[in-house]
Amino acid sequence: MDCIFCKIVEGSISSKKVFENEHVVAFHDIHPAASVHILIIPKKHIASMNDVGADDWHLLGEIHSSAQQIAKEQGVAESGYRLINNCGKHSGQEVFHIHYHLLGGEKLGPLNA
Ligand code: DGP
Repeated sequence: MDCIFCKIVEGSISSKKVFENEHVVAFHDIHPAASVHILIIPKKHIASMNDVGADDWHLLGEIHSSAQQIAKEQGVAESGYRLINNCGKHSGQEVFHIHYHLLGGEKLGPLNA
């Protein structure tokens, strides 16, 4: 499958991983938009929020659970952080393998800047 994030999951494209379990992988964004910018993805290929199927909702719980742990490990749990999913054209989604951005480590700008 021609998906960058599937290749990161299988290891054929390298990434700076910070977390991995049975369902989820998290790694540093290649173009960080904040001093902490981690991408959290399911190992299963799901193109976007629009494509989450009835059997897949637990994976979003897994992502949120890993985000809580990653935020602590990255030292941003107390100062605060954002967890953002872009879905579709108007959101600016570029990679069509569902992912959440965990952003923090500094005061973040307006949500719709
Ligand atoms: P989005 O616009 O929500 O689809 O964000 C996609 C993000 O993925 C963007 O911030 C840059 C990041 N990205 C794209 N290709 C790669 C890659 O090969 N490696 C890593 N680590 N990040 C990537």
